[in-house]
Amino acid sequence: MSEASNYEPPKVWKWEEENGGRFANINRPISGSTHEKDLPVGKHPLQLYSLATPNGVKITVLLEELLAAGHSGAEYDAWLVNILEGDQFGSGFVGANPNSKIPALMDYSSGEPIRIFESGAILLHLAEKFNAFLPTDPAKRPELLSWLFWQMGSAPYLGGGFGHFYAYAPFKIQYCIDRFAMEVKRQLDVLDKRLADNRYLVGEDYTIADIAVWPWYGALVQNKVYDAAEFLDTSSYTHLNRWTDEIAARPAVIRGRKVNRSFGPLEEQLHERHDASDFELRTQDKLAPEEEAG
Ligand SMILES: N[C@@H](CCC(=O)N[C@@H](CS)C(=O)NCC(=O)O)C(=O)O
Repeated sequence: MSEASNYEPPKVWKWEEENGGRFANINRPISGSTHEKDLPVGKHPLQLYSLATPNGVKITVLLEELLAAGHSGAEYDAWLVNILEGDQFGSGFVGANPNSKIPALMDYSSGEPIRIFESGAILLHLAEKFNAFLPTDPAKRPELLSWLFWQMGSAPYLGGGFGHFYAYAPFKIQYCIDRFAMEVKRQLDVLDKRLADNRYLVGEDYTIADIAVWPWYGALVQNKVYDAAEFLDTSSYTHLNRWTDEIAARPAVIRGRKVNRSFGPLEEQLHERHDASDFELRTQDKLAPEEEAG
């Protein structure tokens, strides 16, 4: 075990504005808005404010899946929220999500605007609205809810725990990396065992449980987050790899991953989505080069 720190917590914790970690400039111990800024509203009933992190990708994949399945009411505008620039603390965004985290959805389809925050709640809202990507056998509903809530409870150990200390902390702390690597390996084993006997998490049907889990655990297996696939030996989870590859090949998933992506390879980025044709002419291609560079 590497050397222990001699840090003694004070009686009362105090906020030191700069702790050196990645995201230190956006983390604050208080909630609420920091500046006045209205949210833009486009022409469709569904307005999404997001970024293509795993939590954001869940929603754009579901919306693209709904459209591919013929639910034209799922047409949406997707607006980019740059969380590194503090867009999540604008007054309009805080009105859509008092927790200041992407994704947030405004649903104007029934007249009165409805706000929905928390990716799991948004997935359930949309699946129930269109009665799609839920198990065909209603008796499987508890299994769907179990995997959906499993994801919501488990992914913070992967992202906020393992990912933070392995990839983002300003220095490596073996205790933290060991603790969260152990938990994430256990979670990978849970998924692998479930997928050994089931094509998808809830059984034969592809549901919002897969759509919730894939952007996190599929990305880990494909080495698209934290550069940790080798460290966690993710290739040994063969059933999880089979499921990951199968979902990754779905056209709606390929499209959904691109929406609100402003990082990574250029050909995988579509900063905003307002129409299906935006996938052909990507939003950022319409920008002048100076704007793109800024
Ligand atoms: N439990 C939330 C988590 C959302 C979340 O953590 N979003 C991150 C990006 S993945 C975010 O907006 N972070 C900005 C911040 O913490 O200020 C959900 O599933 O919607």
